[in-house]
Amino acid sequence: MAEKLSENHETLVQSLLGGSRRAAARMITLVENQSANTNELMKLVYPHTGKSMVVGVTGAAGSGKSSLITHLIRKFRDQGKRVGVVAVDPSSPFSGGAFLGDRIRFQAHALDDGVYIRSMSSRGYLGGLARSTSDVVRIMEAMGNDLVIVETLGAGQDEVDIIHVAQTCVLVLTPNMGDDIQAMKAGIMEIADIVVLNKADLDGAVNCLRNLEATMHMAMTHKDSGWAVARIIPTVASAPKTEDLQGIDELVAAITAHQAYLHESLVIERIQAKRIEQELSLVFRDEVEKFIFKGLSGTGKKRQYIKEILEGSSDPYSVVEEVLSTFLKV
Ligand SMILES: Nc1nc2c(ncn2[C@@H]2O[C@H](COP(=O)(O)OP(=O)(O)OP(=O)(O)O)[C@@H](O)[C@H]2O)c(=O)[nH]1
Ligand SMILES: [Mg+2]
Repeated sequence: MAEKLSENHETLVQSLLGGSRRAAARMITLVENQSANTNELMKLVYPHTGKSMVVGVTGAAGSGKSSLITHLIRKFRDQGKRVGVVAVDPSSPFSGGAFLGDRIRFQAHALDDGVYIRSMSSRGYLGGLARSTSDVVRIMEAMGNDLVIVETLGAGQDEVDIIHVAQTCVLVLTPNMGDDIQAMKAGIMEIADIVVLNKADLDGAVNCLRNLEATMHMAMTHKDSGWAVARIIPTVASAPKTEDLQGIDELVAAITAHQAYLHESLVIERIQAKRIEQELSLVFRDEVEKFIFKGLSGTGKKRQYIKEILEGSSDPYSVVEEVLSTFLKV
């Protein structure tokens, strides 16, 4: 049974819709901890979402994602857009707040009311990182951000899941990746809409660019869309002198062009539907499990099942089948 929302919660959602950073921080914490009433809160937030541009920036650890994002924030702020950033770090042992490195990199925007940045790590997210990230992006949309950027590490299934919230996916590669490029190629390359070769100032960048372009050509041919990744954008996201930065305007132009393509071709509708399908699946997984464990609690059945599996008279598959058939009458 859903509990009634307290007046506090109603006020919280109102403040969020008004763009309050404090309200956003509070709501994100509630969602991260899967506190009571989270679903009721999200129900109020949800109708105010779905209109923002959502851009994913993915790539190996240290490839320069956060550095690129600080430049993107600046450029989109110059266009008058409000920007939210969710930096997801599944490997970080820290949780909540911002990581030290990100805090330093993003501090240029700390006093800007039109920028809201939040770092997340996987520790302690009861509903799983993918679900929390998905909810946090919705919260940032409801807050009134025109653009929400999601930074994720590009390796493993979880991160591919997370990137489904993004409409435009920017893949960040670097010249010193070596064998990692093979791994990236297999999965993530296929979902990249824009590919960046960051650290183009490093030795070997020119060669790397040439090799990548040959590879990309093959990887992109089986992408089922009217958008072709025509070329890789070389970038320098961090340099002692501002004039040595490179490729930032090109990246902004590519993101803008991809967004325009999505809207003109109506592919955006397919992407929104896909995002909702993933949300349904994440929420179902979570809620069905909670529902079933709640039903079992206090009956001693869970312990009994574990005992049977330990003794070899049953197995997890048969248990789940049996439990589902009683609960869901299938
Ligand atoms: N030489 C060079 N260094 C860069 C460039 N871009 C970023 N760096 C440096 O690379 C390091 C990592 O940059 P980040 O922006 O933190 O990379 P990240 O991908 O966000 O890293 P994680 O979030 O830890 O995965 C920092 O020391 C940056 O200063 C670049 O274009 N050239
Ligand atoms: Mg980072």
